[in-house]
Amino acid sequence: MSSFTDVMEDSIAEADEEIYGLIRGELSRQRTQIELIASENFVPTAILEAMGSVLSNKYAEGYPHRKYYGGCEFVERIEEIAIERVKALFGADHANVQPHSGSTANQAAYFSVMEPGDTMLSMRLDHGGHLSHGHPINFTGKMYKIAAYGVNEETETIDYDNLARLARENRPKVIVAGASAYPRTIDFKRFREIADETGAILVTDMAHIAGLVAGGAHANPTQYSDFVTSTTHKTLRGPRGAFVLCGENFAKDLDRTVFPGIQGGPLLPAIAGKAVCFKLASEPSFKEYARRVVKNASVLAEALKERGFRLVSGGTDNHMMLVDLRPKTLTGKLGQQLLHEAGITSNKNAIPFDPENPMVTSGLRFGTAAITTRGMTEKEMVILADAINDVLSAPGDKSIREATRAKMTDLCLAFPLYGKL
Ligand code: DSN
Repeated sequence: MSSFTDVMEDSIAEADEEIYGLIRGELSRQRTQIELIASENFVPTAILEAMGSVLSNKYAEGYPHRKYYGGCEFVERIEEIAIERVKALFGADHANVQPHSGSTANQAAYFSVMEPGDTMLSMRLDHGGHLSHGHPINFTGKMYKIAAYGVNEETETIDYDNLARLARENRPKVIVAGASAYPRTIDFKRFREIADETGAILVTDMAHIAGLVAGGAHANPTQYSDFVTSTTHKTLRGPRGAFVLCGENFAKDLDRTVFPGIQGGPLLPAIAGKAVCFKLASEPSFKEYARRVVKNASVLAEALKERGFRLVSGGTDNHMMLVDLRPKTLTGKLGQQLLHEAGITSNKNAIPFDPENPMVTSGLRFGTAAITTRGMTEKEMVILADAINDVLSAPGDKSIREATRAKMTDLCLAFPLYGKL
């Protein structure tokens, strides 16, 4: 590890022993637990360094060459580079790299083209959508009329015919494509056709699959969408943050909405981290990473099925899968807790038509981005399927969880994270 990062760790230790100890604890947790949360990953140290740099000291409201502060000569160049790289990576005409989060990126796209009271057609949260796609407790549900589409009860995949019918009936201003818990390929061309037929603007939230898109392991929504929003920290393996892409026709609206519309000073350490992330994601090795993420997910899904688990939609095309725990007479909440005790981190997740409430759920969501970054391959996916099966098949047996925990620590130690064990 570079002295740059080590020096900073020493400084935290001196200034605030309590927080230093907790950060060390989190590092140790990441090093010794199996990370299956589908929206998480491990960034390269280059990105950690960018995020922990002196860029934190600078204000730079506005856009490159139109900043409201002096002394922006270095930071505006960083922002320009991030913009150019993300445009090239996804084939976009225009990019804004300032949004702090995925929800803010979505807000920026919506506010660019919608007025309060307009109609949005988006995927139901309990079928795999996201809070910021129109849930009643989110700003979207409060500001807009929401028409929601979901998956077909039998196939558990997006019902495009029903989506088209809902679009014809509701004439939405915006259709949102994209999901947080959908294990299948999304047909962006079909979304475009439905948007064109009904005069809607298509916003695609590709946060989960952005790394797969960048690595050529999932179709790219950019050519089909009016706006593409994304976080940078999921499969794309960048810093915690987000961006929005659009055509030149919406460029001015988008930029004005992000600043001064909804944000003030951009988080420059994150923008530098995004620039590094976009560079790394354009390299040939990232293609191989994306291919292996999908391969690992498919091997893990098949191995779980062979061990008697039911997967929503029968499997996966991307980096994630949703396991229905009802056949095991377990809830998502209990499943998450049992696996956590056994050294495997995952999250409870609603499955389509879930009879349980969102704090309990009937499902678990697993993703393979983080473990693939760590270097795990198909062989380890089978070991993980065995471990998950052992733990979830014997919820009353603490000794199995303890034995699995030891096995998972050993497995992690064989794939060192951030240089040390
Ligand atoms: N919270 C993220 C996820 O876990 O999918 C989505 O924003």
